[in-house]
Parts: sequence; C-alpha cells; structure tokens
Amino acid sequence: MVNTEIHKEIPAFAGIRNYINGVYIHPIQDNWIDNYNPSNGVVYGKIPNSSKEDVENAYIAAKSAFPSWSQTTLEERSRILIKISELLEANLQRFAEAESKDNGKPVSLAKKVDIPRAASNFRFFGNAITQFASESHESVGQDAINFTLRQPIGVVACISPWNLPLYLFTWKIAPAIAAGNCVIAKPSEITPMTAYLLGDICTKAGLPNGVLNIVHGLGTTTGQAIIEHRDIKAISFTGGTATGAHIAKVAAPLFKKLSLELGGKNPNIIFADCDYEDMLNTTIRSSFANQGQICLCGSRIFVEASIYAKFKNDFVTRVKALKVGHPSKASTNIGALVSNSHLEKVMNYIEIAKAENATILCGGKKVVVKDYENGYYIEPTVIEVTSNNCRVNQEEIFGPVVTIMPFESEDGVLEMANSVNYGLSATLWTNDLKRTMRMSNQLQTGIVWVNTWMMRDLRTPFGGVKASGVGREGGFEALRFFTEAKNVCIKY
Ligand code: TXE
Repeated sequence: MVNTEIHKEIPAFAGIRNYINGVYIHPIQDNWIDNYNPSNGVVYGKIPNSSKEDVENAYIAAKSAFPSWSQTTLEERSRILIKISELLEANLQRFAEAESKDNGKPVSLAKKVDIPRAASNFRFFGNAITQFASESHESVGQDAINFTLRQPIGVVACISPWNLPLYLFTWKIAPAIAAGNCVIAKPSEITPMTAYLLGDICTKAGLPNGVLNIVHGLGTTTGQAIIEHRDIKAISFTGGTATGAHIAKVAAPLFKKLSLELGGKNPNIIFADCDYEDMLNTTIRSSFANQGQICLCGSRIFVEASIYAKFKNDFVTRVKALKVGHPSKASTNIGALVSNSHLEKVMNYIEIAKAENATILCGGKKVVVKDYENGYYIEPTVIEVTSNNCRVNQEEIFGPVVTIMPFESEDGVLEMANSVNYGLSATLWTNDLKRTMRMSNQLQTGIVWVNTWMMRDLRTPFGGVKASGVGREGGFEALRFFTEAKNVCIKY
C-alpha cells in the first residue's frame, strides 16, 4: 500500500522522499542512502534507495494520469508549465543554496545559471508546445491527403546526472510533460535535493497528480528498475557513456525510444587571428566552469604554434589566480567536486598524465580549504601534452583539468580534434570566415561554437555523435522525441 505522508519542509535531518501521485512518500522498503555535502564531506541527509515496487507505484500513478493529461488543452499545459517557471524564479535563492550544498558548485553559479535555466526550460517548452505543428502532404493526382498526428507516447522516463542537477532534470521533464506524457523521473542519487524540492513547486503550480513522479535511488537499483520496466516506452538519459551503452542494451529488446546525451572530450581550437582577450576570458570559463564538470567543457586546448608560447604564459597566469574555496563565498571561482570518489578519479588522471611524461604546468594537487578540511577540492590544472593520443587527451576526466598543445596546420588540428571517441561539441577561435565554414563542416561533433562557448538558444538541436550519444534534445527536436508521429492518409 502507498504511504501518503506529506512532507513539505526540509527538517534538519533532511530525509527526502519520493514524489508520487502528487505527494511525498517513503520508499516501500525503507531503504536509504547517505547524501553528502561536498564542501565539507559531511553526510547531511538521507535519500530513498527506491525499489522496483516504488517504480511500479510511480508507473501506476503516471498511467492513471495519462488519459486526462494527454487530453488537456495546450493552453492549459502551457499555463501550468509557465507557472512552474515563475515559482522556480520566486524561489531562486532557496534552490540555488540547495543545489550548491548538494553539488559543491558556487552558489553564485547556481543562482546565475542553473536555477534560472531550470525556470527557462519550463517557460520555453510551455511556449513551444503551443507552436508545435505537424505536417500534411497532399498526394497530388490521387485525391488523397496525408497528415501527421503527433501523439504523446504515454509513460516516459527521464534520468539525469549530478553535474547540472536541476538544469538537466528539467531540460527533459519540461518537454516530456508539455507534449502530454506522464513522467517517471530519477535525478542522480548524488544530487537529489532540488529535484525533491521541485515536486512541491509542481503541486503548487497546479500540475495534476501523477503527471510527474520523482523516484530517488541508485542507478543500479532504481535506475535499473526504470529501464527494465516494460511499459515505460521512452527514456531520455544524460550521464556517462558506459551507463548510456548499458541502457541501450537493456532497452533494445524492449523497443524503447531512446535519447542519450553522454560524455565529451571537446576540442577548443585557437587560431592566431582570433580576438585574443575574448578568447582568453572564455577559455578560462570553458575549461573550469562548474569545476570542469560539464560535458561541453573544452578540455583539449589546441593553440596555433605562432601564439602558443604567449597563450601558455597568459593562460597559466590566469589559472593560477583562480580562487578555490567554499561554494558559498562570493570570492570563490572553483568550488568542490561532487564526491570523494569523483575527486579520486580526477586525481588519478593527474598521475596518469605524469606517467605519460606530460608536464603539469599548474595545479595538480588537492586543496585543503580552511574550516572545510574534508571537502573535495582540487587546484585547477593545466597539463601540457605532446600528443593527442595520450589517455588524458582521449578519456573524459570531467574535472578542472585541461590539456594544451600547439598545432601547425588547419588539417593537422582537424585530424586531432576528430581523433577521439567522443563527438559532443567543439569551439573554434578565428576571424576567418572560410576557415570557420571548412572546419564547421568537417568537425565530427553535434555542436560547433565559433568565438563563443556554451551560448545556448533553447530552440537549437542539442546532442552529440559517436560515443557522445544518440538523438537530439532542445526545441522541437525534444517535442518530436516525446511524441510518436502517426500518418493518416485520407482518400477523398
Ligand atoms: O554517471 P552515471 P556517473 C560522465 C563523467 C563521469 C562519468 C560517470 O565522465 O565521471 O560519466 O559518472 C543513473 N540504469 N558524466 O557514474 O552513472 C544514475 O543514477 C539506469 C557525463 O556519476 O551515468 C544517474 O541518475 N540509470 C555526464 C545517471 O544515471 C542508471 C554527466 C547518471 O549517472 C544506471 C555525468 C542504470 N543501470 C557524468 N546506472 C554528461 N553527459 O553531462 C546509473 N544510472
């Protein structure tokens, strides 16, 4: 039987609950995992490790809500999504602090980027659904017309990671519910707090019970139960490449629709004719924003040989000036990494770099922050490599660690940029239009930024090629993913 205890405020203990059928409830098996604060290494809450039965409860709630929600007018869906957006904006400070405490990112970043973007996701898809049109095709000479129905799929799953917790969680949920689906969503077990708070916001905004159900837990238990569920027809996933491959394997025999947004090892290619200061400022950001834990970070920096020495000197000087500190301090540029195990993974790559005879130009060590000695801090690190084939240039480190190396020719750098398993994004710094077009055409990535980085227009397709994923999110691409196209052919 479903326990319907409503749990509205976060008490000091901060045990969070699943949000199923519009109420906060305990996991059926009373199984919990610890939630760590990365800034001080202290356990500050408990998270349900939800079982198959919890997922089934969420499924029942979603399935029951579907007939009514899928028939709700677009105007009404839009109104509710925009209301959710407004409530997120009204609770900006509370959500930003919760995100920072869970993830280790500076509060200032969560306030400027993560939470406003989560609000934008709801506002954007609340508007987009009212503009989402389908096609018709007149079969000329055959007295027939075809038109496409875009129908919601039913119950769909959204599984998200820990690096941009609410930002990516809502990037999936908003188009899924806008399109008329009911959702089972699982945030990362490492950063569940803002997803937990979102449930209450959705209820207050008038989202009908069961349209969104949030289950918490480990990937191997809760996540696995979701991807194995026979009646969940589509999965939108963002996370590691290995997990994406596993999900694809489980989902294939069940014929689920999949959108997989996975890792990246993105080239940042700097030509001598670029606007130097602009490039330098943005390269600091594209290397170290969110402690380098963004799949879009430009972790392989290639610099044209004629400006390499100058860049190396200026970049390292600027990196050394970045302040590692507690996420709540306004002076902090680099907060804590998300977990101790992730910190160890990143540190291990620094040892790998040394073993590969790369040169650590700056950083490379853990940082002890006064009063927060057990937090997961690391210096921003720049590694000079002599080949693109080394492990630190081929494997996703996902931390405040970048490599730099010079290049001689456009063809040479293109070859290195593409010689990697991943293919998410690339950044080009140049003022040469012809080169911009040549390179943009040939880079094997889903996204190319020219003279900017991570500038996002939510209407544009977002996703990668090769090991960076399958499918596209964003704009109408996301609404297409969350609907089935049905052709109706009428002979008249
Ligand atoms: O991610 P996981 P991890 C990269 C980054 C990082 C690596 C591993 O390199 O070091 O991936 O990170 C859920 N069935 N990225 O292990 O495990 C899990 O609970 C269903 C890049 O922390 O992929 C969480 O909700 N779900 C990335 C989500 O998958 C499962 C962002 C992502 O966690 C599952 C994060 C299973 N069997 C890490 N196993 C990006 N693309 O931005 C796990 N999950």
